[in-house]
Amino acid sequence: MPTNLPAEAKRKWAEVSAARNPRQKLQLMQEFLGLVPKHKGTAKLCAQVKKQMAALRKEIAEGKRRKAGQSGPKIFIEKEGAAQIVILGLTNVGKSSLLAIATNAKVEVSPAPYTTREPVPGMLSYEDIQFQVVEAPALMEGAADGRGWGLQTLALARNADGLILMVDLANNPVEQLSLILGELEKTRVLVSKPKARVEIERKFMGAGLRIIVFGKLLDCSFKDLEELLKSYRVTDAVVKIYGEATLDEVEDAVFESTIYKPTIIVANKIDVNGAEANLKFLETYVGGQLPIIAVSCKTGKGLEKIGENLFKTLDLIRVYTKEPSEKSFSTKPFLLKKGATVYDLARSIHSDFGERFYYAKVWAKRLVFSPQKVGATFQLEDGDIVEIHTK
Ligand SMILES: Nc1nc2c(ncn2[C@@H]2O[C@H](COP(=O)(O)OP(=O)(O)OP(=O)(O)O)[C@@H](O)[C@H]2O)c(=O)[nH]1
Ligand SMILES: [Mg+2]
Repeated sequence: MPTNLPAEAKRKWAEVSAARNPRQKLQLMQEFLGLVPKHKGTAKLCAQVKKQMAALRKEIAEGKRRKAGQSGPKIFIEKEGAAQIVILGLTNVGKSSLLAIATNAKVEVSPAPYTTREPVPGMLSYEDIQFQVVEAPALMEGAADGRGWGLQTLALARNADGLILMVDLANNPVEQLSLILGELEKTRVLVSKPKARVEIERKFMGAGLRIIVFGKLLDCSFKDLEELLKSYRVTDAVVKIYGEATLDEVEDAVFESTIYKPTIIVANKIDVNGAEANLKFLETYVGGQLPIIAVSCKTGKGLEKIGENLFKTLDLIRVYTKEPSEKSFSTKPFLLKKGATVYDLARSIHSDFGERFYYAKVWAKRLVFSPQKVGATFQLEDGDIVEIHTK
């Protein structure tokens, strides 16, 4: 449904995007809402902006508390390790139990509902890397409308690199899952890869607008797209469009509203009576759209599969580097996204390595001659060993 915003509202949103101070941003968002005509096409947008405003109010309140030396509940957890994964689930599904058994975290496990009231992090090992898993306070119906700790929990999820949706096989897992998915949808977090992805990288003033379409525009021309972006004052940016995108989806990206999070489902308490039947029911419902890992935090069954599934879903690869002067390679891998090139690796080692890059040597089983001398565009895979030579 198109929003058809008036020009002044679009201009106001440009001011919102540019604002860095939370108070000022909040004020501008309020003004923006005043300029948006209320109809069906704008309902979702208004709800989304209101949610962003609620999160900003919390941020401001937290900042005040910190300044006053008072400690309140933490909202965000500083990221550590290969990726930050937030566990979402209803109360008593075993979120704390998972942290207790699979990570180093000290948590309280209890049959009493709503035991965990603020996010708790722990590190989960997978081969030679570690994921930070964060237990979020339990979700309940209406979380996205502010019930319970809903807004904090969903804000944590939005900020994460990936999600674990945890359900309890002692109860109806389909009901639990649809509740979680419903709350996520209301806050416009997607758990399946969207057909299209729009990235807007804002640049300094005067840089100009560059649009790169890797896929296809479905319902508009290049010119329509350019006009839409300009009407939102997106004039200095690199806009990349992957997959098949509609004009609505590009507009969504301007509001940074819809985002995709790599997600797995962990179905806990496989040890209880009736769990197998519930698991089948869940598998039929999900229909292969998301990986489901059946576990028991009581017996430890299935837990070893979590790390591997996270790694796969996050589309990560590990690359090991080697100094030209040394015989052995680093045991600590660089983590890159699948599809990354030698150039991406060089850039992630050092910001000026990209420019100074000369050539690289790659050791890999898939190569006929290993090591092989390669250029900057060589695509890396999990487990590759790379020696970079600079000019
Ligand atoms: N049978 C069985 N019980 C489990 C399992 N995992 C957790 N439990 C029990 O389920 C109850 C709730 O566990 P918690 O880990 O505290 O659940 P939570 O999701 O963290 O709950 P809140 O923080 O209160 O929302 C406890 O009594 C656990 O002992 C399991 O795999 N099997
Ligand atoms: Mg808990």
